[in-house]
Amino acid sequence: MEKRHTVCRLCSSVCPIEVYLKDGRLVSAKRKSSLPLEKAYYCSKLKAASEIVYSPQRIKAPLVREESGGKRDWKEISWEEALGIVSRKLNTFKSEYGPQSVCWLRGMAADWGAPWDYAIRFMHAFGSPNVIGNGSVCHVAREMAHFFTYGAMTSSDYKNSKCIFIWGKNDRDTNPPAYEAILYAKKQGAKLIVVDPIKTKLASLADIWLQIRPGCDGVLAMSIMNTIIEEKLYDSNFIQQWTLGFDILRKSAAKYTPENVAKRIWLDKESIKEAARIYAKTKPACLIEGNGLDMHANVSQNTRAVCILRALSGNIDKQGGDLLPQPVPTRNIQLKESLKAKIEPISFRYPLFNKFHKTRGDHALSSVMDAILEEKPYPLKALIIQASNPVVTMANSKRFLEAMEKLEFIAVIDLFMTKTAEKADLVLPATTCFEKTQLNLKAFSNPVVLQNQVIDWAENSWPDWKIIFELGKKMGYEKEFPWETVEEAIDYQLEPSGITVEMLRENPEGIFVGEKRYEKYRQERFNTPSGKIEFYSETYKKYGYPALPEFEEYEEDRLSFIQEKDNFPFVAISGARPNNFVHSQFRNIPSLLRESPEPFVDIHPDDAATLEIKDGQMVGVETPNGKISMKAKLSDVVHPGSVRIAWGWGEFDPRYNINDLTDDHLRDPLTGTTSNRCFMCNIVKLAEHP
Ligand SMILES: Nc1nc2c(c(=O)[nH]1)N[C@H]1C(S)=C(S)[C@@H](COP(=O)(O)OP(=O)(O)OC[C@H]3O[C@@H](n4cnc5c(=O)[nH]c(N)nc54)[C@H](O)[C@@H]3O)O[C@H]1N2
Ligand SMILES: Nc1nc2c(c(=O)[nH]1)N[C@H]1C(S)=C(S)[C@@H](COP(=O)(O)OP(=O)(O)OC[C@H]3O[C@@H](n4cnc5c(=O)[nH]c(N)nc54)[C@H](O)[C@@H]3O)O[C@H]1N2
Ligand code: SF4
Ligand SMILES: [Mo]
Repeated sequence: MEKRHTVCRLCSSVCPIEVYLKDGRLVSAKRKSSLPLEKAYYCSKLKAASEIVYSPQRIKAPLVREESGGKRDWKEISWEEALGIVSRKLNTFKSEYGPQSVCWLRGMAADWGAPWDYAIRFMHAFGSPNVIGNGSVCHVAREMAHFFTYGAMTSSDYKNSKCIFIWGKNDRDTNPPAYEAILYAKKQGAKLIVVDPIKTKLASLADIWLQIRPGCDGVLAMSIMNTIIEEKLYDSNFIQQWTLGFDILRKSAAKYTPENVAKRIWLDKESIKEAARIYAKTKPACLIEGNGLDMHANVSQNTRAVCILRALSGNIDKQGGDLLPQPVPTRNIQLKESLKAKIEPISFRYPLFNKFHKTRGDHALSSVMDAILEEKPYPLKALIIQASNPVVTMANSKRFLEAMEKLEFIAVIDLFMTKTAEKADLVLPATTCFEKTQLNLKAFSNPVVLQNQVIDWAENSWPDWKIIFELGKKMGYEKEFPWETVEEAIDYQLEPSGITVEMLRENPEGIFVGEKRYEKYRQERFNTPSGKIEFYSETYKKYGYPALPEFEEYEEDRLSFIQEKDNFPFVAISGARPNNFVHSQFRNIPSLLRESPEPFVDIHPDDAATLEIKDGQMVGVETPNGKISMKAKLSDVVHPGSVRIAWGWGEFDPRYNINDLTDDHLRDPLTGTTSNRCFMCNIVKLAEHP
């Protein structure tokens, strides 16, 4: 069998893999692991790679919606015709309503980053500022807090660490390479602290597990800082030389004694203090926070507090600590400068979020619904949805469906006929990750690794890059899209780094540009306005936000539907991401569905006893926005008073769509982040699935 090297992009872990081929067909694939083969993490999605690639449900050709005799149906058309339709529609909207009436909505799931640049370049050539990603509910909102604290998002050097602090992250299921590194460090004697409202496998391995009340992470971070400052466990030289606002932080943290806050956030004061002492005294230590902190209406405050704690510990950019990236010089190909008039983007309510990063783009996801339904700052007429399934994944999905009804044209670029694609006028078939060569977000920081095409495009599908390049050419943007192949485009983008696709293919493990360096801030200072770590941020203040996180109000007040807690008494947590699924994806892949054939609501046995609910019984989950139903699973992984609802099942069966329950009105004021992660709900017994 022939063997090829690439990276897997079925999820965001971007694992280096070996792919085995026979007669040009993908037979199997294997993760390259840092652990011995028998200990290496097994990924069911990768095991199912050939099932995914050769799924009979893949869309085989471009499809256009036809209406005849009151019936709606799909008709297969050629790429030439399909691109002609998009081109004509877009030009009509442009001349009638202006280019800003067209919006491109990008999912996080498929490409994990760099190819955003192609969609952004296309839309800027067209004249619209509206390319919206879903980073307000994913990592981009968190990333902004890192930026305004020490200038870039850190990553954890688990392998060399003596203390690993994991906050709202579940690497065992969501990031196997990181999980393997944690296990390795633990074997070398590293301490493990976990903050998670759920008893995950990682939590059960931890030296200290803090089962926090959901959404109260900022208060906990302030309280850990309170102990560190009170007990003088910080490095005063470092604080003096490299930070701004320590005295204000000291005053602010004084309010959050473990004695004061522990009960309010479902913890005990001694564990908070112990976590603080272990974290501050063990060097080097690293702290990583995950999506458990995202999707809260107070994501900016919470993550800022956690970033400040990380900075206070003095581990920034030290070996075994929290590393600052070493960016690779690349060409910015987004063409933002070519936007003619100064047109506000539809995400105009979140200006700081839109511009904190040069190339990340706009991510205030719910702005799409706002613009369509409220017509502010102007009406949207058309949506191109690439690699996303917002009917299932966007908060308040009913409102999104309502918005879709109002649009004049929708094109979806996907592999499958999803619940979102079903509502489109035109569906363009994309290829899987194994059928295309591309860079990814991680490629802009060392080391640069290439994702290689290892098999041919299935049927009449095209890789995303080709769809965008050809659409560009069709619309007359030959100058902006002069490339025949993606290799040419990547070489153009990477030129300042001195790296080429050819070199990357010769080095499948990646190429590191320059020397690996630690404590880079000593030469370059921090990339913040003051050049120091900013405990106190003038920028936040300028944008009407506390310069240092404050949690005057009770955190539980930032939960959706809290005003109605008498009728909706349980805190709902949006569910786990098991290894076999990615968000709404892969329930159509038989071997992956077999691993978990149906969704559950986890209910603590004490609550179940009060409600007289039995294990396996059908229950309804209700919020003021809607109602769904699933079987109950009695489990002590959840804290009494909270329930965990399985995530991503709305594609399998709309009756399971958790985003029919969520709300998009309560938002983080800086990032527009909605509280998909947790909200108040009620549980009722049902005789059967309605
Ligand atoms: N309540 C609640 N809401 C959430 C979340 C939650 O946990 N709870 N999670 C949030 C988070 S973190 C995220 S990132 C979002 C995810 O939201 P989405 O990005 O909408 O997630 P997916 O369901 O993975 O949808 C990805 C789509 O892309 C298609 N696809 C896969 N590969 C490719 C490709 O190469 N090209 C193209 N064109 N299409 C491809 C898949 O078939 C699928 O339909 O959801 C967010 N919403
Ligand atoms: N198999 C698989 N892998 C994936 C994905 C997938 O869908 N499936 N999605 C990818 C994407 S887009 C993302 S964003 C990443 C996310 O990956 P992670 O960052 O690991 O995110 P989650 O697994 O959603 O949640 C992490 C933990 O946060 C906890 N949590 C929930 N609420 C809170 C809270 O209020 N506070 C704290 N401290 N913790 C809380 C949850 O119980 C969970 O254990 O995973 C990526 N990898
Ligand atoms: S965890 Fe599995 S699906 Fe995700 S990138 Fe790695 S091998 Fe692929
Ligand atoms: Mo995400």
